[in-house]
Amino acid sequence: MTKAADHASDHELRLRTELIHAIVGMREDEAILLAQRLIEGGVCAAEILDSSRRAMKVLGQRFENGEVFIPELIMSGEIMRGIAHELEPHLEAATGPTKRGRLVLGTVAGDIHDIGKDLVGTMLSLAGYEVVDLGVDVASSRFVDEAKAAPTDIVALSGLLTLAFDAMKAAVDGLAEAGLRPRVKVMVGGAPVDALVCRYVGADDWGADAPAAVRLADEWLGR
Ligand code: B1M
Repeated sequence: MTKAADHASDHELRLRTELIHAIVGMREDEAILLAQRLIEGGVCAAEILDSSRRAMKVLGQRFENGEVFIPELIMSGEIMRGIAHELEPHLEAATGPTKRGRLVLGTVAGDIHDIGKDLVGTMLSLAGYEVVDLGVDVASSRFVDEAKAAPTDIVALSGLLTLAFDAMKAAVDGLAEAGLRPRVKVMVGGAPVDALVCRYVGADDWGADAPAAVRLADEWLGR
């Protein structure tokens, strides 16, 4: 069951706030338990994910301020992965076995952040797309090679670092040089990505979260 955030009960809001505190406080078991309780309470996976991302944002800001360090970021990544694992069975799956299109996905060169990328891949797979996940730190030429290897509808580029923007641009340019554009659509995403970044790298559009990536694919492929 899906509930709009503005109709959330006090109980749900309290649990979501506790979840944010548990992640920021690095209390893994408590965070997983809270995510489970929210799922059991009928809160939709996308909203639980949204609360978790807020917590990761707080940690990112603390990292910038020198209040937490790499080990904490690694730990928070593990917690986030644990929560994503709990949520996966509850993400909306498409009905029917038909593949709806082929997507090549990866985190661009120089960037190893993969938690968000993996969530995007999971949701696209659940929505019925064939997802070829190239992993992290993917050279632009690999996106091009994979898009050439079999008829590909979409190349999906993830990046969390500002230095990822140029790597995204290189991948889009590479696809154009290989004559694959505009037939192969390109979507970009990741915490720092917005409309401006999308325009800079030359992608067709960008997604703020995993459900947005699915919406874009559905729109482009007319589903
Ligand atoms: Co890093 N890191 N990190 N980090 N890290 C950030 C990104 C940072 C913003 C933190 C900060 O300083 N505020 C900062 C980047 C600053 C910048 O570039 N301007 C940063 C930095 C600096 C670094 C290092 C350079 C630190 C260092 O070594 N000194 C280093 C870089 C390594 C590298 O990549 N070369 C580094 C390393 C790491 C860890 C390995 C420790 C760990 C990653 C673990 C992993 O991924 N396996 C880590 C983490 C955990 C973070 C933060 C705290 C959290 C990222 C995360 O997992 N979020 C992050 C702070 C932040 O995000 N604000 C930070 C949760 C995830 C679910 O959200 O990834 O945004 P997100 O994905 C969302 C959407 O963005 C969207 O959907 C997802 C699901 O809803 N989305 C797409 C993602 N991809 C999409 C693609 C699409 C569409 C939507 O279409 C294709």
